Amino acid sequence: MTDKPRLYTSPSAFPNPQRVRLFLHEKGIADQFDEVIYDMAPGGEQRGWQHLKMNPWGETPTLRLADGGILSETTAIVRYLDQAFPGRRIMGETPMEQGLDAMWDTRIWVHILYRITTMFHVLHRGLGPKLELTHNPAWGEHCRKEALAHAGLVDRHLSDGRAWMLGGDAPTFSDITLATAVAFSKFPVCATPLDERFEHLDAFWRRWQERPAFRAAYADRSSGVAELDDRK
Ligand SMILES: N[C@@H](CCC(=O)N[C@@H](CS)C(=O)NCC(=O)O)C(=O)O
Repeated sequence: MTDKPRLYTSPSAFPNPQRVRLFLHEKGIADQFDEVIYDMAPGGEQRGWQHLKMNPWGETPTLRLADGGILSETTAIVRYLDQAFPGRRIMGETPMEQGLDAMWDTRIWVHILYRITTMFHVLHRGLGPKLELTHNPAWGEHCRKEALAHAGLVDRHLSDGRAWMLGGDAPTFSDITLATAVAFSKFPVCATPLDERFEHLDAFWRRWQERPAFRAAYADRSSGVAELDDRK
């Protein structure tokens, strides 16, 4: 291990750490960090005392800077990195772009990605007591409905021919959250793939797959999504 900042993270199957990883590759700074990848077993290293001292929530992603400073919560980490490192501002250049990116990111995180992860948790039967005790198909179905309804709104937003959420020529952070939501929706237990039924969202997903940053971020082939893990 070097004295680079450390990102405590998880395989690409885990959506929030993956949002940070994709951000690092889009920003072009991934090689400036050491990744510490936990296996994320229920009650695994993320729930051990060493990690809890850094992040009492017992979660990844968590960033430990070279000076010992600690940040967790995905949006907080990427906001810091976007400001602290040179290069393209992934969260928007102008105040208006930053506002719009935050607006879309919040909508996508709250109404789509968080819904899908909740659905995954309450429909799954094998996560165990430290990760999820509740089995609640009715709540899972509610979350599925919400995620699909909001994916429909995002699909309509993309239907004017724009490549990315803000209409620019490169993705911003809300695009990263949306790509991660699409990836996570493809887990079998979710059974709600945001797929070709959403024409513009599906084109967006295929656009991401052409990007070197996206390919690098999913290079571990541990996403659990066949079209990412089995691609040539
Ligand atoms: N609000 C946090 C959520 C982070 C989170 O949910 N992390 C999950 C992986 S996606 C985790 O560490 N789960 C392991 C556990 O709870 O033991 C963020 O935005 O970073």
